[in-house]
Amino acid sequence: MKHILSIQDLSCMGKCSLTVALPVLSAMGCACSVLPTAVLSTHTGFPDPVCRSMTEDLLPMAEHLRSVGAEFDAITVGYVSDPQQLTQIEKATDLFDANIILDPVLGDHGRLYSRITPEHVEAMRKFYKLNASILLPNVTEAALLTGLPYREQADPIYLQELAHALISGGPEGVVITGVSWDEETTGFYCHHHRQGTYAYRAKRIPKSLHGTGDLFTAVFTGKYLKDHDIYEAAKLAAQFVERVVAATETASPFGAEFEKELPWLMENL
Ligand code: PXL
Repeated sequence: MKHILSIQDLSCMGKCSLTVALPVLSAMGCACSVLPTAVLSTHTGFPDPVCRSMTEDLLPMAEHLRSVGAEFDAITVGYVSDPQQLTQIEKATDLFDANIILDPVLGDHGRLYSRITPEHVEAMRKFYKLNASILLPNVTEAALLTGLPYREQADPIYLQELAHALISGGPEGVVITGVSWDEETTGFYCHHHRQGTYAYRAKRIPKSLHGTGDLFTAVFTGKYLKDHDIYEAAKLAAQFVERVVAATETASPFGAEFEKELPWLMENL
C-alpha cells in the first residue's frame, strides 16, 4: 500500500486541506499520515478564524516519525500558515527519501488569500525551486511564483510561458489548474520533462467552491503514485472535481459535497 505524508493545515470546519486529503486518499486505497502546519477553527474564507500555527512542532514531530521507522512514497505540501514553516518543512522532508508534490497555496482569482503576505510568496518561490518534484499551482499562484502578470482568460502561449518558467526553476512536472480557456470551458495545462505537454478542457460549471484545489491535489497524488503518469493523474483529479462541483447544491464556505462522488472515484481509479 502506498504511504503518503500530507503536510498542510487542519481546518476544523469548511472541508479543505487535511479534512479532504484524508478521506480521499483512504478511498483511493492509500495510507495517509499527516503533519499539521496549523490548526484553524475554519479555513480563511470564513471571517476571523482562530489559528494556532505548529511552526515549532513540525520538525520534532517529523524527527519522531523518522525515529520510529516511517517511510513515505510521496510527501504532499499544501497550506502553510506562516512563511517560517517552509524552512522547518524543508528540514523535516529532508529526513525522508520521498518526492514532494507541492500545492503552493497562496491565492486564487488574481488575489492573495487573506493572511498570505508578499514575504510568504517569496518564501514559497524559494521552497518550490529547491524542493518540489511536482508543482500544482492555479493560474494565480503560477503568476505569483514566476512574477508574470496574472491573466483571467488564459491562452496556450501564456500557459506555456508560465509552465516553462516554473519548470526551469526546478520541478520535473507542473500542472496549472483552474485554467479559464473561454466563457464556456475550464481545465488544466500540464508540462513534464519526459512526458511533454498536455491541455485539458471541460465544460465550465459556474460555481466557485472552497477546497477544490485540495481535492485536486489529493486525487492527483493517489493516482500519480499508482501509474506515474502526470496527465492521467491530473485528468482524473479534474474529472473528480467537476463531478463534485456539479453535485454540490449550494456554493458556500462550508465546502464541497465531495463525499457524494467518492464511490465514482473508487470505481474509476
Ligand atoms: O484550500 C486552500 C486553503 C487551505 N487551508 C486554509 C485556507 C485555504 C484557502 O483559503 O484558508 C486554511
